Amino acid sequence: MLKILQPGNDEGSPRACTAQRMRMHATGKLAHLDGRHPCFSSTVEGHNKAARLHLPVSPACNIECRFCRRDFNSTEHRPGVARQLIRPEETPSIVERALELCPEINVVGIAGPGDTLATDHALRAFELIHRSHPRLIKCLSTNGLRLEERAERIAAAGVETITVTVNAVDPAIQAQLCTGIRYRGKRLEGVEGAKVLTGNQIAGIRRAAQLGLTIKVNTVLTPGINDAHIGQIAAAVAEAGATIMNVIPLLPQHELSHIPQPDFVQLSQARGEAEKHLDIFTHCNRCRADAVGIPGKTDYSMQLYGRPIAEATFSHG
Ligand code: CLF
Ligand code: SF4
Repeated sequence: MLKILQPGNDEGSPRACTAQRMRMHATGKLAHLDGRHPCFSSTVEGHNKAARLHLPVSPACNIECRFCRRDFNSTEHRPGVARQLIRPEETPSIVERALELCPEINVVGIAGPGDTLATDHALRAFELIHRSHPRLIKCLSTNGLRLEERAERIAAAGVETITVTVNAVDPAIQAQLCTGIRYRGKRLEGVEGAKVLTGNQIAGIRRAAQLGLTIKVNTVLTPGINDAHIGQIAAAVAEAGATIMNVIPLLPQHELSHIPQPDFVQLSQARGEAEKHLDIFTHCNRCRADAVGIPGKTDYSMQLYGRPIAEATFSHG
């Protein structure tokens, strides 16, 4: 068992203590998940108890984030990376094996390596797991482009918690973070694509909230692009029905490799703006798409997925 502590994880730091104080106004909407879900617990203690299993089933994406670089390897610790893709049909037996390795697993999450709703692989996997392991919490992470149209099927598959990555609610800002989207058979670039994406994200959050799902919003804090926009994002997603927000510092790479990673002060200010509107989550571990264990504490992914890396035969979108 490998112990890991990653830079995105604030637990025990002054910044986490500040965040704990800031969460004094917690809405109580997360009480049913406290201690059961590492990313939806309103206390650091809850985060430290619950383990999650990520299933890397989603092969492709339908948008082009300028900071995204998906890859297959066993060394990098960041979203968008997995050792291999697995097929939805394999997932119930993988869940069984993961529970033998790590009985603390409460949550089965799908967070890539592509977008979970760009194909139906993630939903097929959740439908199978909901039948084989109904008591595990199912958690889906998406860019939100197709969330509204798929919300009913997501809820019917037993998904309880959703993360939507919303990096802007102003299309002019979103267009600086995302080159284009593919939607209903067309490629839409720049502000035209950003308008569809931002509109669909808010509509999807609203529909998922109406269906009783608990929603977290992840926002990649990108200095010079959306750092003065965090409060507006938080207000808009809270109004639509999101409960908690996770402001993540940019990992400078791909087309945004020239932008410096936000520092402590920038991150604290952004979280302070977000906290005016909804709860905040401060101990994100920026997990791989095949992470297994308690975030930042235990990692069983090599034991579970450590077989040779399959050749990638799909498009990265
Ligand atoms: Fe996984 Fe994400 Fe569900 Fe958590 S991770 S799909 S909500 S079970 Fe959590 Fe990891 Fe941060 Fe994601 S610490 S990267 S926020
Ligand atoms: Fe990458 Fe996710 Fe953006 Fe798709 S939505 S381009 S997988 S960061």
